[in-house]
Amino acid sequence: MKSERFRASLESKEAKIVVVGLGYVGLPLAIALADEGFRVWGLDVCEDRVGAVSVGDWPLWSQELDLPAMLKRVVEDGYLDATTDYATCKDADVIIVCVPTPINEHKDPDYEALWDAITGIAEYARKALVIIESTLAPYTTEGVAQMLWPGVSLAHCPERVSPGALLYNLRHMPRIIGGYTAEAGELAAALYLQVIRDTELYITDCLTAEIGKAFENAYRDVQIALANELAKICQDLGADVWEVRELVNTCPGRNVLMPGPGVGGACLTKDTWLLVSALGEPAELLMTARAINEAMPVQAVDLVLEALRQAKIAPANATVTILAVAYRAGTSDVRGSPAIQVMTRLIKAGCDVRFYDPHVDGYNGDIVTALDEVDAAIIVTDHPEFAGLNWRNLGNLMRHRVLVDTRGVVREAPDGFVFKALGRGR
Ligand code: SAJ
Repeated sequence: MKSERFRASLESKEAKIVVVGLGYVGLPLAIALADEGFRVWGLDVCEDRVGAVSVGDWPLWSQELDLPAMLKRVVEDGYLDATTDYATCKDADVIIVCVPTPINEHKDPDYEALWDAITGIAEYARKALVIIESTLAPYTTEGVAQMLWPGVSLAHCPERVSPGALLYNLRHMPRIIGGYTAEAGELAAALYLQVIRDTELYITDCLTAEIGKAFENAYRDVQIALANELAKICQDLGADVWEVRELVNTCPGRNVLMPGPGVGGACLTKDTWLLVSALGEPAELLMTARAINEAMPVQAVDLVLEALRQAKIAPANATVTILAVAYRAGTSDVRGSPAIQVMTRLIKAGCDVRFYDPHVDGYNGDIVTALDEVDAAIIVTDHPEFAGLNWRNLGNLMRHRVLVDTRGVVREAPDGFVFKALGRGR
C-alpha cells in the first residue's frame, strides 16, 4: 500500500471505506466516517439490518442521542449505503472488520463470524488497509494476517464503545492501535484522526493491543468481583456495603466499584475468557473473579427466597416482578443481562415472573400494572427512574409487601415491607 497515496485519499475524502458488521461497533463508525464526508459502505450478513440501514432506519436496541438522526442524514445525502455483498470491497481503500467475537459453551473464542468476514474480504484486501476492531484473543491478528495476502496492510484497533454513548465513546475515547507493521499502525492512526476529537491514539504492536483490550475488561471484572466480595463480607458480618464502600473510597487511590446481581453485557462476560484462551497456565485471579460474578444472580435469588420465607409465602404461590431487563442503567441493552438469569432461577424455584423496564420496548408499560397484585419485587438494575419510587404507595398495589434491592437504590427499608438488600446485613 502506498502510504502517500493513502494519506492523500484521506485528505481529499476520496478514500472508499467498507465497514464489515453493522452492530454496536461498526454502525456508529460507519456513520461517523460518512458524516466526515467519506463514501462508506456498511456490509452485514443480516438482510433485515442492511435493509434498515440502507433506508436510514436505526436498527439497534440501544437508545442513542445523535446517531439515529445522523444515520438518516448520511444515507439521504448519499454518503452511506449498506449491502450484504462482499464484492463491494473491490477497490476499497479501507476495510474495517467489526463483527462479534463471542465465546462458545466451552468458553473458547467463537470466531465463526470473524473467519467468515476475513474469507469474504480476502480477495479484495491486497490494496486496502484492513483494520480489525473486534476484540481478539492474543495472537489472533497474526492468524488473520496468515489468511490474507503476504504483506497485507493490517492493524488491530480494539473498539471501546459502550451502549448509550456510542458516538461519544467513538470520538472521545483514547484508542490503542496495534500495527501488524509500523507503517500499518501509522496508516490506521491517520484514518482514526478523521473521527476522533480531543483524544489520543497510541500506536503499538498487535499482541500488545490484543492483550491490552482484553485485560482492560478483565480488570473491570476483577474490580466488580471485589465489590461483590465486599457485599458478601458486609452481609455476613451485619454491616452495610454501601456505607463501607463510601468510607473505603475516602482513602486516596481506592475506588471500590458497585456490587450487584452479576455482570452483564457483551464485553465483560467474555473478554477474560478470550484473554485466558491463549494461556498455558490458568490465570487464577481472573478465574476467581469470573466465578464470583457468575454466582451473583444466585445470591440475588436467594435473597428473594429468604424474603418470601420470612413473609410466609411459598415460592410456588408467589408472583415476582423483576425491575429491569437491561443490564446497564439508563440503557435498553439486554445482552447477557443478569435479569434473565434471575428470572430463570425464580421460575425454577416455582415463582411466576413479571418484568418492568422503562427503557426496554415491550416491558415499559407502567409500573402500576407491573406491581399490581404481585407478592414481591426485586431491583436488578439501577435505572434512574427507580431511585424516586414511592414504595409506601406502590405497596398498596401489591398482594404482599416484599422488596429486594441488589443495587443500593432503596436506602431505607420501606414501612410495612419485608426488605432485603444485597450487601446489607442490617
Ligand atoms: N457492574 C457492576 N458494578 C459496577 C460496574 C458494573 O456490577 O460497579 C456490572 C453492570 O451492572 C453490568 C456489567 O457489570 O452488568 C458491565 O457493566 P459496564 O459498566 O462495565 O458496561 P459494559 O459491559 O457496557 O462495558 C463497557 C466496556 N467497554 C468495552 O468493552 C468497549 C467497559 O470496558 C467499559 O469500562 C464500560 O463499558 C464503561 O465504563 O462504559
